[in-house]
Amino acid sequence: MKPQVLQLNPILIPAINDELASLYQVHKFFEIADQPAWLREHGASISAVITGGHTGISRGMLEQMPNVKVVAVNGVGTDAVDLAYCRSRHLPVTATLGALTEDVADLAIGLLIAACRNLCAGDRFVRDGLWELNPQPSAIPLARRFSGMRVGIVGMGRVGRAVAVRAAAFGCPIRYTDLRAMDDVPHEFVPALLDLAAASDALVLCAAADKAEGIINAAVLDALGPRGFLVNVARGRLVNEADLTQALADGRIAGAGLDVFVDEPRVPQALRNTDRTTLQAHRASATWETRHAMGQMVLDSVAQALAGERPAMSLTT
Ligand code: 8YV
Repeated sequence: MKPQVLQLNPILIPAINDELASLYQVHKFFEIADQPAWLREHGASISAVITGGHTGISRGMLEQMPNVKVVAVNGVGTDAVDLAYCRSRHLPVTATLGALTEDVADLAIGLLIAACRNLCAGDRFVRDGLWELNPQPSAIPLARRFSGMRVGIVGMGRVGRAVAVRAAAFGCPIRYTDLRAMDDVPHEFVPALLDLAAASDALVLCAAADKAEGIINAAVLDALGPRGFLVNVARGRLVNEADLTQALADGRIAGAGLDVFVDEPRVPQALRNTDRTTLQAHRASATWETRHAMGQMVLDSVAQALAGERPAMSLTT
C-alpha cells in the first residue's frame, strides 16, 4: 500500500500533483467536509503532511498523527508550525529554502514601484475612460521617484538580500535591521527599527514573523513619515493593521504595497478603499517557475523522510 500523505493546500503545478499521486495516496484535506471527524478516523495512518507557509499545521492536528514522519512546508515561512513541539518529537519540518527568493524580491520591488508611481490608480484612470474625460495632465497628481529612494530592509535573510541587490541597481542607498548585524552584507546596519524608519523613504518587510508580531506600529509609521512607503511581502502580522490603516487615512505615510495581511483572505475595507495602497493576494511566490521548484523540493523532502533519511531541508532535525 502506498504511504498516506495529507495535503492541506492545493498545489497548482500538474506535474507535481501527478508525481505525488503516483507515489502516495494523497488526501486533500481542503476537500474534506468534516475535517475533525476525518482526522480522528485516519490521523494515525498519515505518514507525511504537505502544507503551505501561511497555513502551517496546528499542534492539535499533529497530535492526532502519531506516525507522521515529515511536515513539508510548501513555502519558506514556518511561523504557522509549532517548531519546538516538532523538535520534541524529532519530527522534520522542511521548507523550500531558496526556491522563492527571487520572485518574492521581484514582487517587493514591483509593489514599491507601483505604490510610489501610482501604477494601479493610473491603470484605473485609463481603463475607466477617465483620461478622455480629463485629458489635462493635472488630472493625475505627480508621483514619487523610486530610483535613489532610501530603502530600509526589515529582515536581511535571503529575500531581504535579494531586495537589496535589486534596489541597489536603482541607485537606492540601503540600510537594514535584523536581530544582529551581518558581516557579509555591505549595507549599514541600523539596530533600532524606529531609527531605520526615520532614515528611510521606503521600508520593505522581509522578516520572519515568528517573534515580530506588530513591529510596524504607529510610532514606526510616523518615523517613516508622510513621504514614506511601506512594502510587505513577508507576513501580515508584522504590521499593526489598524495603525497602518489610520496612518494611510491621515496621510501620515504616503502609501503601501501589500501582498500579505493579518487575516487572509479578509482585507480590511479601509485598505481596499484608498488609492494609497497597492494590493496583491499573497502572490509573491506564485509563478510557474517558482511553484514548480517548490513542489520539487516538497517531493524530495517527503521522499527523503519516508526513506528514513534526514530531509536536506529540515529545520528541526
Ligand atoms: C508560499 C509563503 O508560497 O513561503 C511562504 O512562507 O507564505 C508563501 O509565499 C505559500 O505558502 C504557498 O504555499
